[in-house]
Amino acid sequence: MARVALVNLASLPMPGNEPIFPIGLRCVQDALDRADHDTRLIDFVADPSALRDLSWAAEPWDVIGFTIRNIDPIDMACDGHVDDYQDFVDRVRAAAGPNTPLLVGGGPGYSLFADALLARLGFDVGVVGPGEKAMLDIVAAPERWRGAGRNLGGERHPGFLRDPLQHPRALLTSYARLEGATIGVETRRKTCYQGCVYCPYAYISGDNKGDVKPLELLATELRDIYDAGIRRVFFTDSIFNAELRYAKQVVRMLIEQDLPGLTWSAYFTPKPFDDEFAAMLAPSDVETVVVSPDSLDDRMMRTLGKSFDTRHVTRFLERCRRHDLTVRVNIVFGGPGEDRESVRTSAEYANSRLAQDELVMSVGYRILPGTALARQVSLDGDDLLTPTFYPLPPDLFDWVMTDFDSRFVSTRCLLNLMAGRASSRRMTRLPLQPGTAQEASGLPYLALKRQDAVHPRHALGGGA
Ligand code: B12
Ligand code: SF4
Repeated sequence: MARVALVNLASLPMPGNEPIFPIGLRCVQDALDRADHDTRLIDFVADPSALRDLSWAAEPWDVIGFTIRNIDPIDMACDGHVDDYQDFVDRVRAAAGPNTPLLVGGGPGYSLFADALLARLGFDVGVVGPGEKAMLDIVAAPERWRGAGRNLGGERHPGFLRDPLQHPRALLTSYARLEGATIGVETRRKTCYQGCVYCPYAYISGDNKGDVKPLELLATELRDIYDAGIRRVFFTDSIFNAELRYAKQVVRMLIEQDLPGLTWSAYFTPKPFDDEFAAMLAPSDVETVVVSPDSLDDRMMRTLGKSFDTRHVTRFLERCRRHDLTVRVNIVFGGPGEDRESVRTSAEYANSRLAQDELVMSVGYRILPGTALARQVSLDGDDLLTPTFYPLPPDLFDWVMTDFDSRFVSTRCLLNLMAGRASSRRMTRLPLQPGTAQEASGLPYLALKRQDAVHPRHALGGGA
């Protein structure tokens, strides 16, 4: 039996971070508990004093695992979180004293930048993707991994199909107190079937074999969450209705559970999305049907890698309207090929078909490792750890504000756009490298990077 502390770094107070319930770390803890290890989850929402008083770090742990969920809030106006993670891990290492336990990294954000973070945070070993199986192997023989300095590929966890994930009541209730608290619930472990140019999901999901959670396990998890007083759930699938038949079964199960006041949401796709599904959603108390076409211009949607176009979005909207569903359409300006015309086309679509609260607009594509965008600009790993964005047409913000009806530009949206514009002007423009594919691409520069952390080799005027 090993003694394992699991630290939720995503609950650190950091600018731009709003902690959410740590389901990933809970999955890892549950697997360890079931194998009779002695675990404790350190979470600063549940126990804010653990942030200042690090005496817990000096206990005789064999392993301390850290979860890293977000690298940054993927917002042009926000800084990254990596410095905060580094400071905190350093404090834990100092507090642990001379017999430092084995330090292990994992989580979705960690998985994206595993090699860079392993070195920077000084972990002994890390895990890319699902953490249960790898963590069980690590804690079985911690000394074997001391100073290993490498990342393991996460593997399939059979317990996902077998064991209900029932969270400690105290942890649930401390998150239930936060405004708008939503608990994530996992229905499937499956890589998304689409190939959006900016999306790193395939990277994070690891070797997951496409497991689909049995409905009776899901029902147990939901009832437990409900009994703890939580009334909002988010199904964490990349796309909830990617497999419509299973999505319908989940919605039917939710209706049968009859949990009054429980609302839920998820990321949906406009295709596949039929009338029967739309009709089921209303009585299931779905809060918002969120879709992310990312643009409402067909050329842009194709370029971004979407497998549907505006005809599908229109049909989806009609179905939702017929069944009185609340919808939210997310679009992000500034992808490859965005120009005056594509912004105008998106605006024409939105102005004629969407109501005031149905559109959420943002600007700037955060370039993440392993994605088509990263390949296009030949940046990866270390290069991308500080917030880095795809090049933007200089007048993009003005076009958005001019073309979209004022009903879409709420004060909040306006402030976000202005903050994004101010921030993009302050960012460093990484130069195109002479004679490369990037120089031939017609882009004005390679990428936008927050100024404070530009690697010298990328500073304006620097060579390759
Ligand atoms: C669902 C989801 C959401 C939901 C969450 C709902 C909820 N209440 O939980 C919502 C819509 C709210 C959301 C919001 C945001 N999200 Co989000 N989200 C996801 C998504 C699709 C799934 C995450 C999830 O819960 N998976 C299920 C759990 C069980 O898996 P997991 O956490 O990965 O844990 C496993 C492994 O990582 C590992 N593991 C975890 N911890 C540890 C620890 C150790 C020691 C080890 C060994 C292993 C390990 O084992 C776990 C079990 O197998 C991911 C993409 C993805 N496919 O992963 C993005 C993702 C995590 N989100 C991301 C981001 C950026 C955000 C936002 C900042 C976006 C924004 N600007 O608003 C916010 C921040 C929210 C917050 N406050 O933290 C990024 C994070 C990486 C990055 N780019 O920095 C991701 C990867 C997507 C992306 N575009 O890159 N998100
Ligand atoms: S649909 Fe969503 S999860 Fe799938 S590739 Fe695109 S952005 Fe990623």
